[in-house]
Amino acid sequence: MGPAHTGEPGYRPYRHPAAGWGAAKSVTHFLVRERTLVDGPRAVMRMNHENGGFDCPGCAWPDDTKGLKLDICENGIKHVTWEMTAKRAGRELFARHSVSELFEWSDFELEDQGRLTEPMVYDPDTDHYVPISWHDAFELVGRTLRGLDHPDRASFYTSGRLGNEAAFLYQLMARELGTNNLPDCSNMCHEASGRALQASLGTGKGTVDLRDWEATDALFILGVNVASNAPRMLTSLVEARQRGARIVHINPFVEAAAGKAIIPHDFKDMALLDATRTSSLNLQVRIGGDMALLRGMAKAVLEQARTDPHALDREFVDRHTAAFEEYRELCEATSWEELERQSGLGRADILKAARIYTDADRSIVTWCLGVTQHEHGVDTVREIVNLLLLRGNLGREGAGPSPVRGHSNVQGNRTCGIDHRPTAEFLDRLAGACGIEPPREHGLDTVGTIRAMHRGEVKVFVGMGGNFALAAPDSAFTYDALRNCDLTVQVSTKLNRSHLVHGRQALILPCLGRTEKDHQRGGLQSTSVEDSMSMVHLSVGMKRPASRRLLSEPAIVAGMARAALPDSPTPWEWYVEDYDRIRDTMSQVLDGFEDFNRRVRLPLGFRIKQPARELVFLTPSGRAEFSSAPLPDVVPEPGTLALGTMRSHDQWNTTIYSDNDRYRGIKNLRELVFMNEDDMREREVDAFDPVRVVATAADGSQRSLDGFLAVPYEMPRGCAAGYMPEMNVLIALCDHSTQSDQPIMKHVRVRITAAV
Ligand SMILES: Nc1nc2c(c(=O)[nH]1)N[C@H]1C(S)=C(S)[C@@H](COP(=O)(O)OP(=O)(O)OC[C@H]3O[C@@H](n4cnc5c(=O)[nH]c(N)nc54)[C@H](O)[C@@H]3O)O[C@H]1N2
Ligand SMILES: Nc1nc2c(c(=O)[nH]1)N[C@H]1C(S)=C(S)[C@@H](COP(=O)(O)OP(=O)(O)OC[C@H]3O[C@@H](n4cnc5c(=O)[nH]c(N)nc54)[C@H](O)[C@@H]3O)O[C@H]1N2
Ligand SMILES: [Mo]
Repeated sequence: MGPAHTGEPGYRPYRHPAAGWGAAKSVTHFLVRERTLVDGPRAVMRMNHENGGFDCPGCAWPDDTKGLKLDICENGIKHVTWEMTAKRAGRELFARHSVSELFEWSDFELEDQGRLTEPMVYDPDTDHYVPISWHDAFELVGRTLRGLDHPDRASFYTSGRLGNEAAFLYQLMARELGTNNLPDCSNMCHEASGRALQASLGTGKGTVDLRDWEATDALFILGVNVASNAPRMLTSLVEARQRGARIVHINPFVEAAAGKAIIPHDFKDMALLDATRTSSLNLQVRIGGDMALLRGMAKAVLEQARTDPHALDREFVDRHTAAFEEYRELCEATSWEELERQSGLGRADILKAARIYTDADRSIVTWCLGVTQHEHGVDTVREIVNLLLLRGNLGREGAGPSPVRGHSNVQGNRTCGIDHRPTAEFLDRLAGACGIEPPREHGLDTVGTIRAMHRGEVKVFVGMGGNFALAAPDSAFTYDALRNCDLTVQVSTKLNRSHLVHGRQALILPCLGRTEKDHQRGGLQSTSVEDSMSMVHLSVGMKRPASRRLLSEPAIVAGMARAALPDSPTPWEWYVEDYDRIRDTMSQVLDGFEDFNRRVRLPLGFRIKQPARELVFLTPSGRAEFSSAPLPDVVPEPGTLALGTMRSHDQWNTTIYSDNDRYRGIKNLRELVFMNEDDMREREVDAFDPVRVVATAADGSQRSLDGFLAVPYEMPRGCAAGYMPEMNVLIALCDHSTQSDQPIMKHVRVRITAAV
């Protein structure tokens, strides 16, 4: 899926600090390739400013609280330049190449054509995309939606790039049409975190912000590749260590951030090669072993509490929590032997982590996909909360749960109503403020939508950003599902696989990117976004749009909505003239958005109030709830391995920048499987030998990949790993968590053998 390369695949361990010169070099290379050497650096200087700049579309890590003027990182810069590229994918490209031809191109080549410039419609007679006017494109969408026998025959996907205002309009359109079919990338990402935190604390988000990160004594980092996927967190890690805080990395891999790092934008430290050690302890859990480790830590806390009254915060537990006794008994009843077996760690190591935890006054636990994309993701996140509750690590400075969200506005999308399981309260307020009668039954999520398209029950698919065909599991099945639609509509900035795996009719609707100026009748518009820590602030583009024929995402939603709902009472056109008007309506519907237009213009925006942070728990008991879930068996059966799919350093989800993975020492190779050396030896596989990977799904069906190269890597036995989206073909649609409905992307049951 990556670019064609000429070099030999290679592996050389990376021994330098994360960020620093390697990052600087990679950025320069990238600016040259995208022909943005002048514009790129100018844009970067305007990114993540406390006032007036645009929000980095790279990740959801919050901006520096001190209003720092250069809170940037290598991957953020790459991501912005990728959007600002001087290349264009105009009508000539589509005239020259049929869809079948384009389908043969690599995913890198597709996106490398540059920015899309005008709406295109699929012409089945010639198998080409041809230009269409915006008016006719909207009419096609409207006509098709109006022709459905039930609104649930359509499904409206969102990727987490969408700004809050567009997200609000988008869900309003879906619900006014009469469906809650609002799948989103969260369904593959942090759904488990939302559900777990909701159940434990009565709020589906983390409770800490960056100030807490600056005050904490101990950080526990589970299942996130910080240096690649949330690089600006490196700043917090370096500062925490310099302050004397302890940092524990829990990951089957020892990722780059678990070694040394340089603050991504600290040019002085870069010049002096002054790196800070960013780890106190690395625990290489087995894949899926986090829950056992967390429970082991809790067991150790309880054991210590027998002689040390400070180990357990009994007062907090008594005042604020429910079901503690049951949890205590469960911890006591679970043997160390079982905890060691399931976590893949020795008791001594678990005790070390527990000691760091009990020595710290204030602890933060942070996590990402290594925790969520599992069958028992919800239980594991709840176990994180259990552990925090034991020592009252909640509702006070420097302490609490802190999920690292993925897409830059994925959390904001959920806040603004992109949710296939909306609460009755939200729907009531939406009905009241917008004068519509929203449907009450829950809608379809990502997996549900794929199934329904496959069965022919969903006939219209609208993708608001993203690359659904490639991001979703079970590629072959998902392709068939999309091809079974009457109409697929993709709102995008660049050409991608989802345009080529399309329904009988298909539209590509090109939109403005976040870096670009959005002029409407009411003047230059801004959109708001919410970061991982519930901070909402404005983002204003600064660049001339890539083409005069692009529309903003709110305008595209409004265009589709008006065409589908000609008599709609919603003032779609009026909203788009001035986004303040959308925000005024949002302030009536969304909790915590009172006085939205004023507060979002404050220098750092505002923080959505978080009841759990104030020790107000909107749970059935009115308290924080301990959970007592049984420990799952995650040890692979003999002969099988647990395979995790993940990102390389040089990719953004389905966007692949290069075939290198610098911090893991990989060059010119994506079709690989990382394996433990002993597991390789057992299979008579040598380094860089081609292998066959066969996955067995819960329903017994098998999927396979051939010719991927085995790379020996320091990781626990029984574990294997490779890159998404190449490995999505291995993940059966039926292998989704019963707790979160998330596809199980981090624990695929595989057999690996030497290729014959
Ligand atoms: N540059 C860049 N930034 C990004 C993205 C990108 O693609 N590129 N994607 C964005 C998105 S949408 C998201 S959701 C985030 C994703 O951020 P990450 O969660 O870092 O994403 P992955 O690459 O899937 O890496 C998963 C990490 O979990 C570890 N892991 C795997 N299995 C387990 C396990 O069972 N237990 C534990 N403890 N660890 C495990 C892997 O070794 C790896 O370090 O990043 C966001 N930011
Ligand atoms: N096996 C496996 N699969 C996974 C994962 C995994 O860890 N393993 N991770 C999952 C996760 S966490 C996620 S979030 C999903 C990601 O799934 P998606 O969000 O669907 O995919 P992306 O690759 O982020 O989408 C890239 C496309 O978005 C479009 N785009 C970029 N910027 C904009 C914009 O400003 N507006 C609009 N409208 N479009 C834009 C471009 O056309 C680009 O091609 O993948 C999931 N899939
Ligand atoms: Mo994500």
